[in-house]
Amino acid sequence: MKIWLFSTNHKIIGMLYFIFGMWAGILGLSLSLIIRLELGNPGSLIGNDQIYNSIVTAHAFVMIFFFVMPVMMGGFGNFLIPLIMGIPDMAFPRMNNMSFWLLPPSLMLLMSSMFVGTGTGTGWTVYPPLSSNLSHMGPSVDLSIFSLHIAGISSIMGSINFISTILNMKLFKIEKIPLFAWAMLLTAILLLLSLPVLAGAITMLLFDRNLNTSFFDPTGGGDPVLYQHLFWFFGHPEVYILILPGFGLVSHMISNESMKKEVFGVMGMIYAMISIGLLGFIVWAHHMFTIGMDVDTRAYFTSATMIIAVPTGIKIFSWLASMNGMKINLSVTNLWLLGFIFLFTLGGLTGIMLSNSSIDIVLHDTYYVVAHFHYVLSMGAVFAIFGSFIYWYPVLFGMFMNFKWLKVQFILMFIGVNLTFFPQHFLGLSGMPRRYSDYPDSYLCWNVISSFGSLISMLSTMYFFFIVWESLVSQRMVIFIKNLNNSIEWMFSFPPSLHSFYEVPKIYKI
Ligand code: HAS
Ligand code: CU
Repeated sequence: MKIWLFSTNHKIIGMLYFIFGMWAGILGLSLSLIIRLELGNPGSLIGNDQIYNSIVTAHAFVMIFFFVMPVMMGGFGNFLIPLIMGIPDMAFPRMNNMSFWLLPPSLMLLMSSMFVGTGTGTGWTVYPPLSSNLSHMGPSVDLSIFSLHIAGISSIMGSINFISTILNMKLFKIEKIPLFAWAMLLTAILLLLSLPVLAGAITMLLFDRNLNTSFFDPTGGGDPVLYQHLFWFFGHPEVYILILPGFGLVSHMISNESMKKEVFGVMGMIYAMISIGLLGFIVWAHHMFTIGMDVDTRAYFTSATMIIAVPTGIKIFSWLASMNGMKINLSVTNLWLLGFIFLFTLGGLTGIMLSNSSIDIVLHDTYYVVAHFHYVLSMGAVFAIFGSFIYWYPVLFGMFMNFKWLKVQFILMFIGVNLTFFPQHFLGLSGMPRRYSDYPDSYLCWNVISSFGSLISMLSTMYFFFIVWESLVSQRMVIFIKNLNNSIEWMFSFPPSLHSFYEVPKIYKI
């Protein structure tokens, strides 16, 4: 008991994050299935639009803050960064414990916001005036705000920890550390710079709601558009926070799966990630083209956003170049990698479409946007998570899963998510708005297909849990890895003991 509650060990804390993230993932999946059930037939199923919107909001929050971020940063980051970088532990192990243990109460607050009052039916953006006390009286929105505060504190402490660990404890010059460590470093910097802005915005909202300030209330001299600026100054970097660790994981897996020493163009990859991080801070208003911007501002935010296709393209083509010439073996990891590259690119291209302000005026708040971000998230971030979990499973647990079953599971998932989200492009293009629980009959067909797809994804996820369970009870221990891996996390016992290095190793030049 003590070892789990009070642990300061990066592997234990990483494992706690995995367990928490997995649980939250199931929660988020369940919420999404309620959404798809509601939209799978015309007319009303839940019978209450406020509840429907609260479910949509909770789905987004749970998936972003309690599934993708904890698993990527908390799980893979904690477990792998010290191992891969050859260091004993994180720089601040006790703060690491606190980062984790702030998450369960935060999730608890989010959940309670669904059960008291009317629920937070604002969407994850929590825009006023909808989120002000005129439209959302009662404690729900306040609880959601507190939840975000606490999750934010957890993430800020986590990012301080990663930045300190990577910068101060690295054994090599910064350009020689693994791409995965670079990805985590940049993600942590993005978090550290953007989260306080969100914290400020939601605190101002809290004051507007409870202490009679009027930051966002025009009747008191405030401006709701200010909230949108503050939110998206956090919100856009946040979407890169969700994908950058995935980029790092993918780079790492590709270099090994393609049997090469390193990814094609390592320096290019580093510069690409740095530029994505920097550019991520100066494009936020592409989420707000409909507020009534002047033409110059629109031109600026459109062009700045489009520039991001360049470094992202560099990453995509470098991954492809790394795979070029390899003997294509359709290992499970390779399937997830190829799936990731293909589907993330598709999602990126629809993002470029949306960055055109004139097109976005039409498509904003339609299902086209929903399709865009699920391609980069459900098939970008989540594919990276699935692929990595499977790839590093022997390191994490010292056992093997059934590869044949995993291939079937991949194919099911691939079909499921594409059936769910591809039709949403068509729905968006023909004008179906997001965040509504009902629609005209002309949208029925694609919605039914989309809901059917979500059932396949659910089956695939359940199958995955079965495969993990089967491997754990079967006790198929790893005794020998056939292809020699050139990354050091594979050079310990399986799983590695709690303390892999007792002190920072010294590097000798031969
Ligand atoms: Fe996005 C909305 C634009 C990447 C997530 N995005 C969202 C939302 C989320 C999200 C969650 O400009 C909804 C938020 C909400 O609740 O309202 N996004 C982009 C662009 C990129 C992009 C340009 N998004 C992401 C990633 C995410 C993510 C990564 C999370 C993981 N996104 C938008 C815009 C909106 C938006 C608008 C607002 C829409 C609205 O109205 O609300 C880029 O980073 C994507 C770059 C990647 C590629 C693919 C690889 C590049 C290659 C190079 C060649 C390509 C070229 C482009 C030269 C581009 C292969 C050619 C162009 C063609 C069309 C063929
Ligand atoms: Cu954005």
